[in-house]
Amino acid sequence: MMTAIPATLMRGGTSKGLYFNANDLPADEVQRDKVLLAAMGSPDARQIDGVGGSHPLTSKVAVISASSRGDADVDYLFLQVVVDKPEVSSSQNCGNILAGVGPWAVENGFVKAQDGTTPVRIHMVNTGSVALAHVPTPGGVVEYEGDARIDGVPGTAAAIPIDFLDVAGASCGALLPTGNVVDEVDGVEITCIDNGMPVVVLRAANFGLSGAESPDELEANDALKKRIESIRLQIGPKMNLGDVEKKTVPKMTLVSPPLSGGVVNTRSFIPHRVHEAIGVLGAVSVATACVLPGSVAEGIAKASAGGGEQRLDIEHPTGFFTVDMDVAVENGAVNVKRSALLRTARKLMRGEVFIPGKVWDGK
Ligand code: NQM
Repeated sequence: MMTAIPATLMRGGTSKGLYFNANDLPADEVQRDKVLLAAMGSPDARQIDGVGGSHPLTSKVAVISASSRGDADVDYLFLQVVVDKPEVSSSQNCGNILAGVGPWAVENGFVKAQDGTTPVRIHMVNTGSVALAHVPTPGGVVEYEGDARIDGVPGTAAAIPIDFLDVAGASCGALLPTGNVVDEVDGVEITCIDNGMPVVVLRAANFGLSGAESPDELEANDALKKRIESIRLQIGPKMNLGDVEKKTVPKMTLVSPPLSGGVVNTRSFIPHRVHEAIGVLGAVSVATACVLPGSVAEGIAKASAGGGEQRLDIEHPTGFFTVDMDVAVENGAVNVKRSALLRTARKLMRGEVFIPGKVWDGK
C-alpha cells in the first residue's frame, strides 16, 4: 500500500525541489523525515528510487503553512535531504527554494492574488527572519514566463524580486558570530559572517589556488577538501552552530580577485560539494564581507566600505549573482539595513508523490 502525498516539483532560482503543504506531511518530525527520504530516494548517490536529482542543489524540500506570525503570510521551513546519507537537515535556510514559495503560496490559496504584483511575506522558519517576495500576477494569475535572466539557469523567466528585511545574524546570533572580523584556524586567516547564511570566507591564494578552478577540479582535490573541512569543523562551534559535522553550514567560500568586472570571484563548498553558482543568502553574506573593513576580502574585492545603496556583482562558476545592499558603516562596523536580489522560479509538475506503506501508512 503506497501513500499518495500532494506535492509540487519546482525550480527555485538555481535549485530544485518538492514543495509541500505542511498539513499533508506527518506532524512527527522523525516520521516526516522518513517520508522525505523515501520521496527523494535517499540515501543513494543516484537517488534512483525517488525524485531527487542526485545533488544537494536538487534534493531540497519546502514545507509551507499559514504563518504563525502577524508580520508574515506563510511559514516556510526549508529541509535539505542529504543525497547519500539517511539525513534530513533543517540547519540552514535556502534563498533559492525561497523563490518558489511566493508563487506556490498564491496558487495554493495562502495569499490572495492581486492584479499586477502580489507581495508575499515569508517567515523563514529555519532562521526566524522574514523575506518579502514580489510575485508577478498579471490579471490575478501567477506568471512564470518572462524576460529575467539569472546565471546558472538557461533561458529567461518572470522576475521575482526578493527583499530580506532582518537576516543579519539570523543563524549565528550576530553578523560576526565569533566577535572577530578575522580569525585564524590551522594557520589560515578567515572571516566568519552570517548575513542570512553562515559563511566562512577564505582567500583562494592561501590554498595555492587562483580561484578560477572549476567545481569538478576542486571536488577532485582531496587534500584541499580535507583542509577546508578541518577549518569548518573547528570554527563551527565558535560560530554558535554547535557541532557541525552533520550540518550543511557553515558554507566555505574561497574568494579571489574578480575576473569579469564583478566585485569578487567565488567558489563555494556547500560544504562537501562545490556549488555550480553560489547560494542566495550565501552570496548576501559574501557581499557583506566584501564591504566589511578589515575582512579577508579586503584587498581582493573591488568594493569600498561605505554607506547607502550598493549593487554588488558576485562572480561564481557560471556567471554573476547581483546583490543590492543598503549598508552603513558605523565605528568600523557594518550595519546592514536591507539586502535585495532577483530570482526566478518555475512550476515543473504538480501531483502526488508515492511513499511505500512500510515507511508511512498515512495514519
Ligand atoms: O544560500 C545552496 C542554493 C543553496 C542555498 C547551499 C541558498 C542560500 O543555492 O540561500 O540558496 O548553499 O546549500 O540553493
